[in-house]
Amino acid sequence: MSTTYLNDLCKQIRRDIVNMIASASSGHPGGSLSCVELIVGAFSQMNFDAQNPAWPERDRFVLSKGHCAPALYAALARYGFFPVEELSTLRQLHSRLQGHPDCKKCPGIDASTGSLGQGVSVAVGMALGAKHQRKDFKVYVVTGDGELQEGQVWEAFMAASHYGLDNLTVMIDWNGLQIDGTNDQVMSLGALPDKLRAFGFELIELSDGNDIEQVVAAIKAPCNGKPKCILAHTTKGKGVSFMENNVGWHGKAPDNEQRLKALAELED
Ligand SMILES: Cc1ncc(C[n+]2csc(CCOP(=O)(O)OP(=O)(O)O)c2C)c(N)n1
Ligand SMILES: [Mg+2]
Repeated sequence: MSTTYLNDLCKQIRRDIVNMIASASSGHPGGSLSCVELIVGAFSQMNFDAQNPAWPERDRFVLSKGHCAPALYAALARYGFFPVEELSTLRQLHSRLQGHPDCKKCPGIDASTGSLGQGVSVAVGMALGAKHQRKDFKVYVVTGDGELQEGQVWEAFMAASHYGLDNLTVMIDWNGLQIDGTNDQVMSLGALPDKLRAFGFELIELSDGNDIEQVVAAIKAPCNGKPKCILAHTTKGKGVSFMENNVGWHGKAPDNEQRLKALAELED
C-alpha cells in the first residue's frame, strides 16, 4: 500500500472520528485523532482476514487506551470488518460499537479495554500464548502516555522482556496530554526512552508518530530478538486546529458547527 493511499485512509478515518463522536454527542476526540497513524500503520502490516475475524492465525491488535475506540472502529470499518454505515451507531444502546471496545460484540476487536493499564498485560499473554503454541502470529498494542502511570503496565513490560517476546510490538502514543493536564503536571514519566530501554525493549523513538512513513518503517524494522517498543511523539487532536494540543478536547464532543469546521480542515 502506497504512502498516498495510507495518508488518504488516515484522513478518512479522522473524518469518521469527528462524525461519529459528534453524532453520539460524547466520546474522546483528542486521543482518537492522535493514534490514527499507529492503528493504520499496524493494520497495513498485519496478517488478518476481515471476512474471518476470528481466524486463529491472525495477528492480534489491542487498543489498550480503549477510550479511543472511535479510531479503531473507523479503521476496522474501512478495512472491511463491518459496514461503514454502522459507524453512526457509536455509543447507542445495543450497538456493536460501544464507548469502549467489546471483543464479545464487535468483529475485529481482540480484547475488551477501557480500564486503563490492562491492555499491555493482555497483549503479553497473547504473545506468550503464541510462543507456547508455536504459532507465528504477532501482537500489537497501543497504549497512552497517561496510561503509563498505571503500575501494571510496567509489570507487563518486565514480563515481555523476561519471556523474550519478540512477537510483541508496544506502541506508545506520546501526545504529552492526559485527561486533565500534561503528563508532567499529573505525574512525570521522567526519562521515558531510558526507562523503556532498561526494561529490555528494542526501542524505536519516532520524532513524528503522525507520519505514516515513520510508523510503517518502525513496524517493519528488526527487533533483534527483543520485544519492540515504538515510542511515538504525536499531537493530541491531530488534524483539527482547535483540538490540537488542547486538553479540553480529551473527552468532549464537537457540536455541529465545530464538526463542520473540523471536516473542512480534514478535506482532501
Ligand atoms: C483505570 C482507569 N482510570 C481512569 C480512567 C479514566 N480515563 C479515561 S482516559 C484517561 C486519560 C488517559 O490519558 P492517555 O493515556 O494519555 O490517553 P490519550 O492522551 O491518548 O487520550 C483517563 C484518566 C480509565 N479509563 N481507566
Ligand atoms: Mg496522552
